[in-house]
Parts: sequence; structure tokens; C-alpha cells
Amino acid sequence: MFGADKFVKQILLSTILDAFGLPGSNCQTEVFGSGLINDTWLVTCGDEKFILQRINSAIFSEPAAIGENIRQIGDYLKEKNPGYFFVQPLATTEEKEIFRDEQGSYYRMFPFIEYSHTIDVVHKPQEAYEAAAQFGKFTRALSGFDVRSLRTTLPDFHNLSLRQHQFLQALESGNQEKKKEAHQLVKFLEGNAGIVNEYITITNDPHFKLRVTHHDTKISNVLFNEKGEGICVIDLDTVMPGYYISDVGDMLRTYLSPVSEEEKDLSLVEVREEYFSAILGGYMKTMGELLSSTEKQHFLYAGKFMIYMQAIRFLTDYLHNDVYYGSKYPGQNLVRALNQAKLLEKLLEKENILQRLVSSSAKIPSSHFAGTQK
Ligand code: GN1
Ligand code: MG
Repeated sequence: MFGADKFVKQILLSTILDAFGLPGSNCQTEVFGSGLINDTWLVTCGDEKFILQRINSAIFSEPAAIGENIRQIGDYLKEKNPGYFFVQPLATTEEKEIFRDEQGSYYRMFPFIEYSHTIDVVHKPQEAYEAAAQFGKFTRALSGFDVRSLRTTLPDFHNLSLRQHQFLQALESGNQEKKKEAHQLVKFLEGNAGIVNEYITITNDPHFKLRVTHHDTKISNVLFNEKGEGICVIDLDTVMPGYYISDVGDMLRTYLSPVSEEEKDLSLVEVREEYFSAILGGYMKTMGELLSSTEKQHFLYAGKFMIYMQAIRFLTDYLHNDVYYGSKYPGQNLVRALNQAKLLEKLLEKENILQRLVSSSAKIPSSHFAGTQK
């Protein structure tokens, strides 16, 4: 695989743009966004702008499944919910959603939505509210869609039992020096394994429904307009059947703290109640009527679930010498795991206050939550 900056110099670029019917030699390309898995570029061709993404096929073993899901969803929304703003990918000149180049890399292209922007960090509760409303709106817009017809683009992506199993295996067969170094953290995570048991209960509970779930609800996956209102969600690679706790949980994981998973100074990791309320309000506004009361009561659990899973995923990767996430400096995945464990600790400290917010919201009809989202 070649690096993102090197890539723009590649003559190949022109071939990719041509495949999507764009005048390759007249377009400029710059690196865009900050995801860990796929590479993204902003493509400018005269007055028109596009987003080009290379799918990491080491992780998404069947890139065509992503294209198929997006087509199915787009078709459904066009027919049943035409008012829903959906960013339709460009088709290649051969009418495919995904282009495979001679090197075997997979690409797709979207129009860049004018007057929209993304943000990398949540600075205001209103941003969290808008994002939560958009992720809820997406799942609601597809509530009549047969979720079983979606292809699973990443098998067992948020299967916490499996992640736990992989973690235990890494403790056995991974780097033993690193395991010693992470001793305290391992103890903390083992002490919170009850989170996995609760997940198993959920997967057997008929009150929990499999829904069209985004599975990557970080703030940069929401488009905002100039007034700061949410327009829609983007990056549908991991849209698969799932539980709502995945989407809400990843918002709690990434919006509650003023610092990201990369922060080394753990004293800066915090759980901000006003952001919790904003996510709760935004999500319930759009999904409140569809969730069962059992599902609603697990709103806070969603945070525990995703934060715990991310902590063990980072630590597993650390023990496996960074084969999945990579690392820019030695110990980066340990820092990330420690950061997430701290976040979990902070969430657990506030459990009673936050659970009260959830319980009182669950009794209030969803129309109560005011907001800008229609
Ligand atoms: C990866 O690439 P990105 O940042 O969208 C990962 C997520 C993790 C996240 C942690 C396919 O997402 O599950 O939560 O890193 N995606 C995949 O930063 O593994
Ligand atoms: Mg993603």
C-alpha cells in the first residue's frame, strides 16, 4: 500500500477519475479527513468537487458488498422516503458503484455537497444533538427496510463476545513484555467483564431489535450546513444489521470527552453531562417512538459497551504489535486503550446521574425534545 501523500502524485489517479467519468487530467486532488481505515481525498474538477475514497480491502474483504448495500438503501429511500437527503455515489462509466484498479485497489466517489462541512471535534452540545438526531433519522428512515437484505460488510464488527475472546487470546499468545507493562489496565478490563455478559443478554432479548445501523457515528461522519444544522450522515461502509447501542455508544464514546482517544494526558479525559443530555435528546427526538422501553433503558449501557469494546480492541492490537490500527509512535495503542479505560471509569463514576437522565427522558414523549431537525 502506498501513502496518502504519495498517492496524489500517482499517474494512476487519472485512471481512477476517468473510470468515474471525470476528466482525470483536469482535476486536483488533496487528502481529506482523518479516518484510521480508509483513505479519502477531495477532488476538484473546475467548479465541481467530489470525495474519492479508497476502501481498505485488507479490512473490508468484500468491497462490492459496500456498494451493494449503498445501492439498496438508496433505491429504498428514493421510493419510500424521497424527502430523505441521501448522498448517492457516482457510478463508474460501467455502471458500477465501486471501481477496481489494476493494482486491485477499490475506490468509490461521491459528489461533494456544496455549503456543507464536517467537523472533527465536538465543541458544542448542539453539535452533539444535531449529530444524534441525524444518526437516529437515518435508522428511522430505514425502519421499514428489510434489514436482513443488507450484506454484512464486516462480520462480527461489534460482536463484543468475539472481541473479548480475541482479547483473551491476545493475553495468552500476544507480546508478553507488553502484557506485563499493561498489567493494571488488564486488571481493570477483566474487572469490568460484566459489560460482556450484559451484551450477551441483549443479543438474546426479543425487546432488542436488529435495525439498519451505521456503526461509525463519529462526528466527522455528519454533514452540517452553514447554520450548524445536521444535513445527513455519510460514510456508509459499515451500515449493517445491528443494535442501536452501537450507534449511540460510539457517539457517547467520541462526543462525551473534550479530548479524543489519542490524548495521552488522561487527566483531561472527562464525561460531560450536557453532551450526554444532547445525544439523548437528539437521538430520542428521531428514534424515541421506535425504541422499546428496554432498549431505551440501555442508553447509558450503550456507552459502556462501545467504550469497553474499543479499549479491548486497542489493547488487543497493542499486544499483537499494532497489526490492525498501526501506530505512529511506540505504545500508541496502549495510550489509546488507557484513554478509553479512563473514559469508561469516568462514565461509571457518573452512572447514577446519567441513568436518571435516561429514565426521565424515557417517560417523556419524543416530541418533547426541541431542536432544529425536522
Ligand atoms: C476505525 O477508520 P475509522 O476511524 O472510521 C474502526 C472503528 C474504531 C475507530 C477508532 C473498520 O474507524 O471501529 O472505532 O477506528 N473501524 C474499523 O478510532 O475497524
Ligand atoms: Mg468509517
